[in-house]
Amino acid sequence: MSERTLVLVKPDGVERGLVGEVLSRIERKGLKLAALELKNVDDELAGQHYAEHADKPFFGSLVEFITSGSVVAAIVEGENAVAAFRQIAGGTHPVEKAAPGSIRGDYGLEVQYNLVHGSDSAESAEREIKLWFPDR
Ligand code: RTP
Ligand code: MG
Repeated sequence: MSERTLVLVKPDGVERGLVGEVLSRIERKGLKLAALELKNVDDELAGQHYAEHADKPFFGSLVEFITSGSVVAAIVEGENAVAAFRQIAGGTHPVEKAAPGSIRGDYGLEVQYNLVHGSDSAESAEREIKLWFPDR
């Protein structure tokens, strides 16, 4: 079923000039870009976006990192878009979990600097899209 997912190119990906590479992989997979914006993230948006991790020991550094530079936010659409993007992103840890050939597996070394975010379910996607693109 066609669905939407929220994709972020995190500050490390933007800083390293990997926005085009990420968008290109999304398009080559057959997914569609339905919205695209370069954003600076404040503490409030970061806290809402990562609310599920509020009690984790890495929450503070996660919020600090996501607010440290520009982020590219996209609504990505297509069949199984949530799972499809998580497949091309690779597992959370770029070395221990992500396979070569995935974005994280090809470009990342450390869990915090794992380049991209993708919603983990269709429900999360709709919640996150409301935060990042309130009029979509
Ligand atoms: P994301 O939400 O960014 O798409 O990543 P994910 O689903 O693969 O991973 P999740 O468990 O939701 O974690 C969110 C982000 O927190 C950072 N993290 N750091 N220091 C640590 O042990 C740790 N664990 C997770 C990662 O940047 C991860 O993407
Ligand atoms: Mg997640």
